[in-house]
Amino acid sequence: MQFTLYIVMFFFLFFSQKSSAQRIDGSSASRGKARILFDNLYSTCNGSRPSVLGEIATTDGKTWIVPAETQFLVGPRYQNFYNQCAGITPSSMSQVKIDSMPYTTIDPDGEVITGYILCDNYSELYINGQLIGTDPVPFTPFNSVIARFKVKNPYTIAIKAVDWEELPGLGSENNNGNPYHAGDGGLIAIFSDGTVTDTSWKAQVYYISPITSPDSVQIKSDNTRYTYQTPRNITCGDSCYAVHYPIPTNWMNPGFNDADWPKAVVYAPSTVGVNFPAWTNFTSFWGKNQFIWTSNLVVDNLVLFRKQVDNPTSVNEDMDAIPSFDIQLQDHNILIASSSTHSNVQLHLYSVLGENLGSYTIPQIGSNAPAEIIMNPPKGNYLVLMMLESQGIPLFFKQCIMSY
Ligand SMILES: [Ca+2]
Ligand SMILES: [Ca+2]
Ligand SMILES: [Ca+2]
Repeated sequence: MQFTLYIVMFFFLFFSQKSSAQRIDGSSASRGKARILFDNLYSTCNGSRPSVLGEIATTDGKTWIVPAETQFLVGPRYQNFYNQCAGITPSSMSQVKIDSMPYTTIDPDGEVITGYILCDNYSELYINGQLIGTDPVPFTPFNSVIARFKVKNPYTIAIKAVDWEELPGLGSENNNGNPYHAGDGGLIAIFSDGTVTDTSWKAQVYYISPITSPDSVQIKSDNTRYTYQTPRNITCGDSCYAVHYPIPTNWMNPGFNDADWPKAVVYAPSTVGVNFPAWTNFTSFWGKNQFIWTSNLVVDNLVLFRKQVDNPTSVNEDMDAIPSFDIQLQDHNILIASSSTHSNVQLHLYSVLGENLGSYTIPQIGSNAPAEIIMNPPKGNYLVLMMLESQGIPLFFKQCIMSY
């Protein structure tokens, strides 16, 4: 009887030990709050949540920095797109002066690319393994940033994204007096070469918290580290668990093989929750683009993203071959992009009956200078034919419906 009891106790101790040691998928599990290393990495902005940094040990002899080890204290900064802590609060795209912003040269014979990034909460960007920028605001208020770099196609984008936390190790933030509210993440990026966040990106999570048990995390066939847990308020409080995965040292390099990382999962802006001016002042700029993250927007707190950009022919080469045009309608504005340079271009709008609804002169249009025409038509729905011509030679036609 006593022997049986010893056996039972042995298995109990063995397995309870295992639950906080290294696990079968190479992860380590921790329980409870981490030791605080920094109360607040960023204390100079009024009204921001404290960006706590902690350290937690697991019984496999490893220690983990939570929510993430970053280059925040030492790395170069992004340019600000919208950052109220820095007093940079543009109300529209026309107030964002890209041309005066410096860029990092990776390839001297490359093309300058501008990236616009908004991350809930912290991001850092690597291009071909080189750190380009770190987020100036680790936690809140929500800000957006600009990264510029000169690179040759193809190239590799790698982004470390962190959903920050106030209780280190517990993935939670104070919400209406509840300190155990689990916050959520999200990343959206638009690059001037047409690259946007979508399911062609790879995403893998390295820190999951808070969870009721380390066994909440299941590994799917595509290597998704899947946690079936969506409520923001779980009741384990200070006893909640976290799961940590070691980060490959070369994860940001072009040569890193991300074939076994899952595809990024897209989320609508309304799911991420974007009711702040870094988003709302620029809704037509962000357009229909989507946020990306992993399979769980709430408990996945440290996410690595990769995207191989491989445009078969660059815009510049395309331009010499066949000129291409694009006409888009945004609210009362008509945006006209061209891969080649033209001067003295006319835009004519015709009704389905061939009636001229208006003509506009565009002095100059080029690959880096799209033209914008502002209209003020009476209310109604119009089916129109748009024609671009230069000196009587038709360049492009497009039919579309305009509703006002
Ligand atoms: Ca931020
Ligand atoms: Ca979270
Ligand atoms: Ca967050």
